[in-house]
Amino acid sequence: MTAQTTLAQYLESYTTPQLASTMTTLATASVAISHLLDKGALAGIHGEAGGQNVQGEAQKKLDVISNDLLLNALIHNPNCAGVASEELDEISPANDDGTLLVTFDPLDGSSNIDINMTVGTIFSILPYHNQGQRACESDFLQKGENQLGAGYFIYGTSTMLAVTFGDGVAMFSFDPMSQTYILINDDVRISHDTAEYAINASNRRYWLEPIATYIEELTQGDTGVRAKDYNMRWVAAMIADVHRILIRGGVFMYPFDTKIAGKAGKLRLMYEANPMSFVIEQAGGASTDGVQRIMDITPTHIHQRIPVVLGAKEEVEYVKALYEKAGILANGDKASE
Ligand code: FDP
Repeated sequence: MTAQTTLAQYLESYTTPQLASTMTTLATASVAISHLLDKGALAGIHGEAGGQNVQGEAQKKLDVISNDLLLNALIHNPNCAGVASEELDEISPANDDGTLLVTFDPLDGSSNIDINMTVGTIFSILPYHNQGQRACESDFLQKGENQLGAGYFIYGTSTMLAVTFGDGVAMFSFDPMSQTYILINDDVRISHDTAEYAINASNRRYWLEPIATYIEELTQGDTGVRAKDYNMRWVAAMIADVHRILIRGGVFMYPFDTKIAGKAGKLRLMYEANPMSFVIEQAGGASTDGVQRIMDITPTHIHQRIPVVLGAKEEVEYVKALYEKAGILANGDKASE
């Protein structure tokens, strides 16, 4: 592929017509979202929308608009049998003869909108096996391993797309002149040489011992067991932190913590953890809940939350070894012998 390969050309060469069509629908919606973000306060999109999403979080106006844009576009795509959004309690059945299901987080990092910082759209595409029947929630409860495609559109200083169809990760940059996504890297690889980590350190007192130990070791830098100085970055939008890791290496963590009793983690398995895990693994990295590979976990609910440790393989494995040494699972339960 040359430097001027468009998304349409890439999709034609590397995916099925069904996946290509679904990706094109997602990309078209992303351009509309990107234009709205460009207008910012002038488009009247800042501030709260007034409602709450199913997770009990305040919905921003642009969360709602982005959700509607993506949902309306996808349910009119004949390949799409059903859609699940982080913002909606229920799944939306679409076309009974479709072969694909799509899940999305329409605007990840939405608390960043009002401060003019990076946000993005994360998506995952799963197979649909019950053609001729109306899609229901149980159709979506598939392991991340089953994903046919996943990725994200990031609305930062420029708009970009990172996507995988299970054969590496391709990255595109949106060209405002031609209004198309142009391929900039057809084989994104995560650097093994990590010197950066991302975690919300204000949760320190709620962490389990393995994470507290790991971060303590990293902050000791070249005076500690890691014998190297580390840098910390936290954009507070998973999409931006994961994008940085794809570009220049590192590890991202939103581990289990004891801050809110009964909360299994902060991030959502089907809208954030699975698609990002697919991208990270396809770029040569690893992704676990601290111990278990995320894409091996069968979801029990479309809005299930999960702890996440992802990025450079060596670091993710190092964290896993700390859990194993402590004899606990990612949620603090005792590991069975
Ligand atoms: P947000 O609530 O703004 O949508 O999806 C959850 C998420 O962002 C992640 O994107 C981000 O990594 C995390 O929450 C930020 O959490 P903190 O508020 O703990 O920093």
